[in-house]
Amino acid sequence: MQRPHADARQKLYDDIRPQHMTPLWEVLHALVPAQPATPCVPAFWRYQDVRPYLMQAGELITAEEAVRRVLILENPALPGQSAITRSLYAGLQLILPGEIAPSHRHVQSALRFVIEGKGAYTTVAGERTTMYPGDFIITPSWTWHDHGNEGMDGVTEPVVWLDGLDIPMVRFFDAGFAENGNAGKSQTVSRPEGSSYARFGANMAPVRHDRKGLTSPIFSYPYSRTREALHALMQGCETDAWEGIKLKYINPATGGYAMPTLATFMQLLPKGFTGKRHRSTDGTVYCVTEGSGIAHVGGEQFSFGPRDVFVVPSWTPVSFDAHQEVVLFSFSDRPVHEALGMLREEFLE
Ligand code: 1HN
Repeated sequence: MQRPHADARQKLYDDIRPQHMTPLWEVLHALVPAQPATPCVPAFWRYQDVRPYLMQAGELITAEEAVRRVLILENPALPGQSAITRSLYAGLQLILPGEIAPSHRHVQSALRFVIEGKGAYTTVAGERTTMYPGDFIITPSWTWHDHGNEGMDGVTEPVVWLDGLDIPMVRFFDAGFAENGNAGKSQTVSRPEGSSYARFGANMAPVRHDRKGLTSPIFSYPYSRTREALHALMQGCETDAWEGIKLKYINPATGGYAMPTLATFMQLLPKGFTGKRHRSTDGTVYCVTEGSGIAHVGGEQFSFGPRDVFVVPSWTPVSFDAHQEVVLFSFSDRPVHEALGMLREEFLE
Protein backbone atom coordinates (compact mmCIF):
# COMPACT_ATOMS: atom_id res chain seq x y z
CA MET A 1 0.00 0.00 0.00
CA GLN A 2 1.26 3.45 -0.86
CA ARG A 3 1.98 5.83 2.00
CA PRO A 4 -0.81 8.38 2.45
CA HIS A 5 -0.11 11.64 0.67
CA ALA A 6 2.98 10.18 -1.06
CA ASP A 7 2.13 11.73 -4.41
CA ALA A 8 1.10 15.04 -2.88
CA ARG A 9 4.30 15.17 -0.85
CA GLN A 10 6.38 14.50 -3.92
CA LYS A 11 4.53 17.29 -5.70
CA LEU A 12 5.34 19.66 -2.84
CA TYR A 13 9.05 18.71 -3.07
CA ASP A 14 8.99 19.35 -6.81
CA ASP A 15 7.19 22.65 -6.35
CA ILE A 16 9.61 24.03 -3.76
CA ARG A 17 12.77 23.02 -5.63
CA PRO A 18 12.72 26.17 -7.81
CA GLN A 19 12.54 28.16 -4.57
CA HIS A 20 15.74 26.40 -3.43
CA MET A 21 13.96 24.71 -0.57
CA THR A 22 13.87 21.09 0.53
CA PRO A 23 12.07 19.22 3.36
CA LEU A 24 14.13 18.53 6.45
CA TRP A 25 12.16 15.43 7.40
CA GLU A 26 13.51 13.52 4.41
CA VAL A 27 17.16 14.07 5.48
CA LEU A 28 17.02 14.58 9.26
CA HIS A 29 18.40 11.13 10.12
CA ALA A 30 21.41 11.65 7.83
CA LEU A 31 22.04 15.21 9.05
CA VAL A 32 22.05 14.22 12.71
CA PRO A 33 23.37 10.65 12.88
CA ALA A 34 23.28 8.81 16.21
CA GLN A 35 27.06 8.51 15.95
CA PRO A 36 29.71 9.69 13.48
CA ALA A 37 29.13 8.19 10.03
CA THR A 38 32.30 9.18 8.20
CA PRO A 39 32.58 8.47 4.48
CA CYS A 40 36.35 8.05 5.03
CA VAL A 41 37.90 4.60 5.04
CA PRO A 42 41.04 3.28 6.75
CA ALA A 43 43.96 3.40 4.32
CA PHE A 44 47.63 2.46 4.27
CA TRP A 45 50.60 3.64 2.17
CA ARG A 46 53.62 1.30 2.28
CA TYR A 47 56.64 3.56 1.84
CA GLN A 48 58.52 0.93 -0.12
CA ASP A 49 55.65 0.80 -2.64
CA VAL A 50 55.18 4.55 -3.10
CA ARG A 51 58.78 5.79 -2.92
CA PRO A 52 59.55 4.80 -6.55
CA TYR A 53 56.71 7.03 -7.77
CA LEU A 54 58.01 9.93 -5.74
CA MET A 55 61.48 9.45 -7.27
CA GLN A 56 59.86 9.27 -10.73
CA ALA A 57 58.20 12.60 -10.01
CA GLY A 58 61.71 13.82 -9.17
CA GLU A 59 62.78 13.05 -12.74
CA LEU A 60 59.73 14.58 -14.36
CA ILE A 61 59.44 17.95 -12.62
CA THR A 62 61.78 20.19 -10.62
CA ALA A 63 60.84 21.49 -7.18
CA GLU A 64 60.97 25.02 -8.56
CA GLU A 65 58.61 24.29 -11.46
CA ALA A 66 56.22 22.35 -9.23
CA VAL A 67 56.55 25.01 -6.46
CA ARG A 68 56.09 22.02 -4.13
CA ARG A 69 56.84 18.54 -5.50
CA VAL A 70 54.30 16.53 -3.57
CA LEU A 71 52.30 13.38 -4.13
CA ILE A 72 49.05 13.87 -2.23
CA LEU A 73 47.78 11.02 -0.07
CA GLU A 74 44.05 10.88 -0.74
CA ASN A 75 41.55 8.94 1.25
CA PRO A 76 40.34 6.23 -1.18
CA ALA A 77 36.75 7.27 -0.41
CA LEU A 78 37.45 10.96 -1.23
CA PRO A 79 39.05 10.86 -4.69
CA GLY A 80 39.85 14.26 -6.18
CA GLN A 81 39.38 16.11 -2.89
CA SER A 82 43.04 16.35 -1.81
CA ALA A 83 41.98 15.11 1.60
CA ILE A 84 43.09 12.18 3.76
CA THR A 85 40.15 12.79 6.10
CA ARG A 86 37.36 15.32 5.65
CA SER A 87 39.39 17.89 7.61
CA LEU A 88 43.03 16.92 6.97
CA TYR A 89 45.43 17.02 4.04
CA ALA A 90 48.56 14.85 3.81
CA GLY A 91 51.24 14.47 1.15
CA LEU A 92 54.77 13.21 0.59
CA GLN A 93 57.19 15.95 -0.48
CA LEU A 94 60.51 15.33 -2.23
CA ILE A 95 63.39 17.79 -2.56
CA LEU A 96 66.51 16.73 -4.43
CA PRO A 97 70.05 17.97 -3.81
CA GLY A 98 70.57 21.46 -5.21
CA GLU A 99 66.88 22.27 -5.44
CA ILE A 100 64.86 25.03 -3.83
CA ALA A 101 61.13 25.27 -3.25
CA PRO A 102 60.39 29.02 -3.51
CA SER A 103 59.05 31.25 -0.77
CA HIS A 104 55.32 31.73 -0.33
CA ARG A 105 52.77 32.08 2.45
CA HIS A 106 49.17 31.06 2.97
CA VAL A 107 46.48 30.92 5.64
CA GLN A 108 46.74 27.14 5.82
CA SER A 109 49.04 25.88 8.60
CA ALA A 110 51.50 23.12 7.73
CA LEU A 111 53.50 20.53 9.59
CA ARG A 112 56.45 18.58 8.25
CA PHE A 113 57.46 15.19 9.58
CA VAL A 114 60.84 14.24 8.13
CA ILE A 115 60.84 10.70 6.74
CA GLU A 116 64.08 10.22 4.84
CA GLY A 117 67.39 11.89 4.08
CA LYS A 118 69.67 14.60 5.40
CA GLY A 119 70.81 17.91 3.99
CA ALA A 120 67.52 19.76 3.55
CA TYR A 121 66.41 22.87 5.37
CA THR A 122 63.25 24.88 5.65
CA THR A 123 63.15 28.60 6.39
CA VAL A 124 60.15 29.96 8.29
CA ALA A 125 59.68 33.68 9.01
CA GLY A 126 63.37 34.47 8.59
CA GLU A 127 64.85 31.51 10.49
CA ARG A 128 66.28 28.41 8.90
CA THR A 129 66.20 24.92 10.42
CA THR A 130 68.06 21.86 9.19
CA MET A 131 65.78 18.85 8.79
CA TYR A 132 66.64 15.45 10.25
CA PRO A 133 64.56 12.25 10.08
CA GLY A 134 61.95 12.19 12.85
CA ASP A 135 61.89 15.98 13.32
CA PHE A 136 58.50 17.69 13.57
CA ILE A 137 58.58 21.16 12.00
CA ILE A 138 55.85 23.82 11.87
CA THR A 139 54.95 26.42 9.27
CA PRO A 140 52.43 28.67 11.06
CA SER A 141 49.56 30.29 9.20
CA TRP A 142 50.57 33.24 7.00
CA THR A 143 54.35 32.88 7.53
CA TRP A 144 56.79 33.01 4.62
CA HIS A 145 58.39 29.63 4.02
CA ASP A 146 60.72 28.01 1.53
CA HIS A 147 62.76 24.82 1.46
CA GLY A 148 66.09 23.72 0.00
CA ASN A 149 68.46 20.78 -0.10
CA GLU A 150 72.13 21.78 0.03
CA GLY A 151 73.46 18.43 1.22
CA MET A 152 75.40 17.89 4.42
CA ASP A 153 78.93 16.74 5.24
CA GLY A 154 79.60 16.05 1.57
CA VAL A 155 76.54 13.80 1.36
CA THR A 156 73.85 14.73 -1.13
CA GLU A 157 70.67 12.68 -1.09
CA PRO A 158 66.94 13.05 -1.71
CA VAL A 159 64.99 14.31 1.29
CA VAL A 160 61.37 13.29 1.82
CA TRP A 161 58.92 14.47 4.41
CA LEU A 162 55.25 14.05 5.23
CA ASP A 163 53.28 17.28 4.93
CA GLY A 164 50.17 17.70 7.08
CA LEU A 165 47.94 20.72 6.48
CA ASP A 166 44.51 21.98 7.52
CA ILE A 167 43.60 22.61 3.86
CA PRO A 168 40.10 21.03 4.00
CA MET A 169 39.24 23.06 7.12
CA VAL A 170 40.29 26.34 5.52
CA ARG A 171 38.37 25.35 2.38
CA PHE A 172 35.29 24.56 4.48
CA PHE A 173 35.36 28.09 5.87
CA ASP A 174 36.30 29.67 2.51
CA ALA A 175 38.97 31.58 4.41
CA GLY A 176 42.07 30.92 2.28
CA PHE A 177 44.50 33.59 1.06
CA ALA A 178 47.98 33.05 -0.41
CA GLU A 179 50.92 35.08 -1.76
CA ASN A 180 54.12 34.30 -3.59
CA GLY A 181 57.27 35.97 -2.33
CA ASN A 182 60.60 37.11 -3.64
CA ALA A 183 60.13 36.36 -7.36
CA GLY A 184 60.17 32.60 -7.01
CA LYS A 185 63.26 32.48 -4.80
CA SER A 186 64.13 31.84 -1.16
CA GLN A 187 63.47 34.43 1.53
CA THR A 188 66.19 36.39 3.30
CA VAL A 189 67.37 34.75 6.50
CA SER A 190 67.28 37.26 9.36
CA ARG A 191 68.04 35.21 12.50
CA PRO A 192 70.66 32.57 13.24
CA GLU A 193 69.68 28.92 13.07
CA GLY A 194 68.57 27.65 16.48
CA SER A 195 67.48 31.01 17.88
CA SER A 196 63.82 30.02 18.40
CA TYR A 197 64.90 26.84 20.13
CA ALA A 198 67.38 28.75 22.30
CA ARG A 199 64.66 31.18 23.36
CA PHE A 200 61.85 28.69 24.00
CA GLY A 201 63.26 25.16 23.94
CA ALA A 202 65.02 25.09 27.30
CA ASN A 203 61.88 25.41 29.48
CA MET A 204 62.62 29.13 29.48
CA ALA A 205 61.44 32.17 27.56
CA PRO A 206 62.75 35.69 26.92
CA VAL A 207 62.06 37.69 30.06
CA ARG A 208 59.57 40.08 28.53
CA HIS A 209 57.85 37.54 26.29
CA ASP A 210 54.14 37.84 26.90
CA ARG A 211 52.62 37.09 23.53
CA LYS A 212 50.42 34.07 23.64
CA GLY A 213 50.51 33.30 19.93
CA LEU A 214 48.28 30.66 18.42
CA THR A 215 51.27 28.64 17.17
CA SER A 216 54.27 27.43 19.14
CA PRO A 217 57.33 29.71 18.96
CA ILE A 218 59.39 26.50 18.70
CA PHE A 219 59.00 25.72 15.03
CA SER A 220 61.32 22.70 14.97
CA TYR A 221 61.06 19.85 17.50
CA PRO A 222 64.13 17.64 17.05
CA TYR A 223 63.58 13.89 17.14
CA SER A 224 66.70 13.39 19.28
CA ARG A 225 64.92 15.13 22.19
CA THR A 226 61.55 13.44 21.61
CA ARG A 227 63.15 10.00 21.44
CA GLU A 228 65.16 10.60 24.60
CA ALA A 229 62.01 11.62 26.49
CA LEU A 230 60.04 8.56 25.38
CA HIS A 231 62.86 6.19 26.30
CA ALA A 232 63.33 7.81 29.70
CA LEU A 233 59.60 7.27 30.32
CA MET A 234 59.82 3.62 29.33
CA GLN A 235 62.17 2.97 32.25
CA GLY A 236 59.92 2.17 35.16
CA CYS A 237 56.87 4.07 33.96
CA GLU A 238 53.49 2.49 33.49
CA THR A 239 52.56 1.91 29.88
CA ASP A 240 49.02 2.87 28.93
CA ALA A 241 47.14 -0.28 27.87
CA TRP A 242 45.70 1.48 24.80
CA GLU A 243 48.37 3.89 23.60
CA GLY A 244 51.67 2.78 25.17
CA ILE A 245 53.74 5.82 26.10
CA LYS A 246 52.32 8.79 24.25
CA LEU A 247 53.32 12.45 24.39
CA LYS A 248 51.73 15.43 22.70
CA TYR A 249 53.82 18.25 21.27
CA ILE A 250 52.98 21.49 23.08
CA ASN A 251 53.36 25.23 22.69
CA PRO A 252 55.64 26.07 25.66
CA ALA A 253 54.14 29.54 25.93
CA THR A 254 50.60 28.27 26.52
CA GLY A 255 50.74 24.55 27.34
CA GLY A 256 48.29 23.96 24.51
CA TYR A 257 48.86 22.10 21.29
CA ALA A 258 51.75 23.33 19.14
CA MET A 259 49.36 24.38 16.35
CA PRO A 260 45.83 25.81 16.54
CA THR A 261 44.21 23.39 14.10
CA LEU A 262 46.47 20.32 14.24
CA ALA A 263 47.48 18.19 17.23
CA THR A 264 50.73 16.23 16.96
CA PHE A 265 51.91 13.27 18.98
CA MET A 266 54.76 10.79 19.29
CA GLN A 267 54.24 7.45 21.02
CA LEU A 268 56.43 4.51 21.93
CA LEU A 269 55.12 0.95 22.04
CA PRO A 270 57.49 -1.41 23.85
CA LYS A 271 58.53 -4.58 22.01
CA GLY A 272 55.77 -7.19 22.40
CA PHE A 273 53.09 -4.57 23.26
CA THR A 274 49.54 -5.63 22.35
CA GLY A 275 47.28 -2.65 22.84
CA LYS A 276 43.55 -2.50 23.56
CA ARG A 277 41.16 -0.86 21.13
CA HIS A 278 40.17 2.78 21.38
CA ARG A 279 38.40 5.33 19.21
CA SER A 280 37.93 9.07 19.08
CA THR A 281 36.16 11.63 16.96
CA ASP A 282 39.41 13.11 15.63
CA GLY A 283 40.46 11.25 12.48
CA THR A 284 44.22 10.63 12.74
CA VAL A 285 47.14 10.21 10.34
CA TYR A 286 50.02 8.02 11.55
CA CYS A 287 53.60 7.83 10.24
CA VAL A 288 55.89 5.08 11.47
CA THR A 289 59.12 6.52 12.84
CA GLU A 290 60.76 3.27 13.96
CA GLY A 291 59.92 -0.41 14.29
CA SER A 292 57.30 -2.75 12.89
CA GLY A 293 53.99 -4.15 14.00
CA ILE A 294 50.31 -4.36 13.18
CA ALA A 295 47.69 -1.63 13.27
CA HIS A 296 44.13 -2.95 13.55
CA VAL A 297 41.97 -0.18 12.08
CA GLY A 298 38.24 -0.91 11.90
CA GLY A 299 38.09 -4.23 10.09
CA GLU A 300 41.52 -3.77 8.45
CA GLN A 301 44.96 -4.96 9.49
CA PHE A 302 47.98 -2.93 8.41
CA SER A 303 51.33 -4.67 8.80
CA PHE A 304 53.57 -1.62 9.14
CA GLY A 305 57.27 -0.85 9.07
CA PRO A 306 59.37 2.32 9.17
CA ARG A 307 58.16 5.29 7.06
CA ASP A 308 54.73 3.78 6.28
CA VAL A 309 51.70 6.06 6.59
CA PHE A 310 48.14 5.11 7.53
CA VAL A 311 44.92 6.89 8.42
CA VAL A 312 42.36 6.09 11.10
CA PRO A 313 39.03 7.79 10.30
CA SER A 314 36.82 9.38 12.94
CA TRP A 315 35.26 6.99 15.47
CA THR A 316 37.01 3.96 13.94
CA PRO A 317 38.46 1.57 16.55
CA VAL A 318 42.25 1.24 16.44
CA SER A 319 44.76 -0.91 18.32
CA PHE A 320 48.44 -1.67 17.90
CA ASP A 321 50.68 -4.72 18.22
CA ALA A 322 54.43 -4.05 18.32
CA HIS A 323 56.74 -6.78 17.01
CA GLN A 324 59.76 -4.66 17.84
CA GLU A 325 59.94 -1.45 19.78
CA VAL A 326 57.75 0.93 17.77
CA VAL A 327 57.74 4.73 17.59
CA LEU A 328 54.71 6.35 15.91
CA PHE A 329 54.20 9.97 14.92
CA SER A 330 50.60 11.09 14.45
CA PHE A 331 48.51 14.19 13.78
CA SER A 332 44.81 14.98 13.94
CA ASP A 333 42.27 17.82 14.10
CA ARG A 334 41.88 17.35 17.87
CA PRO A 335 42.46 21.02 18.87
CA VAL A 336 39.36 21.99 16.90
CA HIS A 337 37.26 19.23 18.48
CA GLU A 338 38.42 20.35 21.94
CA ALA A 339 37.85 24.06 21.26
CA LEU A 340 34.31 23.32 20.10
CA GLY A 341 33.54 20.93 22.95
CA MET A 342 32.88 17.97 20.66
CA LEU A 343 35.80 15.63 21.30
CA ARG A 344 34.66 12.15 22.31
CA GLU A 345 36.91 9.22 23.09
CA GLU A 346 36.15 5.65 24.00
CA PHE A 347 38.61 3.20 25.49
CA LEU A 348 37.34 -0.32 24.79
CA GLU A 349 38.13 -3.28 27.07
C1 1HN B 1 52.65 23.99 0.84
O1 1HN B 1 52.91 25.30 0.96
C2 1HN B 1 53.64 23.08 1.13
O2 1HN B 1 55.19 24.72 1.82
C3 1HN B 1 53.37 21.73 1.03
O3 1HN B 1 55.91 22.73 1.55
C4 1HN B 1 52.14 21.29 0.64
C5 1HN B 1 49.90 21.74 -0.08
C6 1HN B 1 48.94 22.63 -0.42
C7 1HN B 1 49.15 23.99 -0.31
C8 1HN B 1 50.37 24.46 0.11
C9 1HN B 1 55.00 23.54 1.52
C10 1HN B 1 51.15 22.19 0.33
C11 1HN B 1 51.39 23.56 0.43
